[in-house]
Amino acid sequence: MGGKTTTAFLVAGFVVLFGAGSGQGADSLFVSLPDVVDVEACVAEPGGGAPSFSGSAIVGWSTQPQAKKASGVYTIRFKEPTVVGTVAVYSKCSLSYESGGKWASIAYAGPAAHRLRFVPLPANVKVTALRATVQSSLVTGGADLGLYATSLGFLAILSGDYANVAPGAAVVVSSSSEASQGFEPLAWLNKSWTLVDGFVDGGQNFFSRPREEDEPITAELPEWVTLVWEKQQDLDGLVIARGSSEKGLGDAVIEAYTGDGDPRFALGNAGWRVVEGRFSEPMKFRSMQAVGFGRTTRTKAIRLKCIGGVDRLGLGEVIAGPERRPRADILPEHRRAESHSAGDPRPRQGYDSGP
Ligand SMILES: [Ca+2]
Repeated sequence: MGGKTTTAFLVAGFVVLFGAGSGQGADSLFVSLPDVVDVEACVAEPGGGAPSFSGSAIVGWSTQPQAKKASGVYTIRFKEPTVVGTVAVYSKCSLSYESGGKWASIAYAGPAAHRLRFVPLPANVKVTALRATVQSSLVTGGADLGLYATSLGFLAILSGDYANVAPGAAVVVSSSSEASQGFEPLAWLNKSWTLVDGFVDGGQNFFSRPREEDEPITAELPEWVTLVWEKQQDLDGLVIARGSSEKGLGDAVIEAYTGDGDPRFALGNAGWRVVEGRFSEPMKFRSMQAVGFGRTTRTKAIRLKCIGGVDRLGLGEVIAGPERRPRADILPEHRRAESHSAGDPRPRQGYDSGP
């Protein structure tokens, strides 16, 4: 961890990076919650449970099971009033924030079916606490115990006003495994759209076609997932997530389309440029991995290429975020100083850390 700015990003024009090489917490897109929240003052009711962290995020926080339906209320309190750009959460929860001793609600503007939500807060409001309220559901698995519980799978914050623009993209894939058919099919399985539907099945979502043993995935014979937008997007980073059966992107290369034609039909290397960035270690929720590009990348398409390391590409979701209103003042004082001393004119680089 620490606030080391990735010197390689600043020096090298293009950096090709393989796999998840950076240290825990160096997920470069999210603010490190363990650094900015008052852990002792964070609580989930009913039950009074404390949060657990993975990388920069809170993951797998739950309330105590109850014999009747009762909403779970998760309160995250900051060490000091903090400007929160965007809350990223995996839960159909309602969110509110405390500022100046008053609570206000913030609504998610996207489809209600989304569990993965990027919710921007009003600009320049100093927040002392965040609260997520989750409806309870019957505890499943084994016998019906008649108990209700809630869970907050994932919560992270970003310093800027981020939106996930992936749901607006057309998804093109190099190949896919067979769809699920017959009795009680998994409707989403191996459909390209499942990669941007705001839901990540805990087990399986999307796989590229199985490879023969003598035909492994290589740089010459890669598998890939491409997100294509009608208009140019200003992207600052990506998050990927997957189920327990999926191994992710393996040795990954991220590319942006700079050609003139329709990226849907740009199947070779012409028109594609490698984007700087390094995926973080997987977090303990849907193996989420984040990557910050280090600089804003303007493009109509992003291609996530697997060039080896796994026998099949397997993913559950791709999240792509532009930053519309960069905000520097989220950084704690000590990290802000580090980022300035690194000579980067953009202060938010201070937590864009990695080896
Ligand atoms: Ca999905």
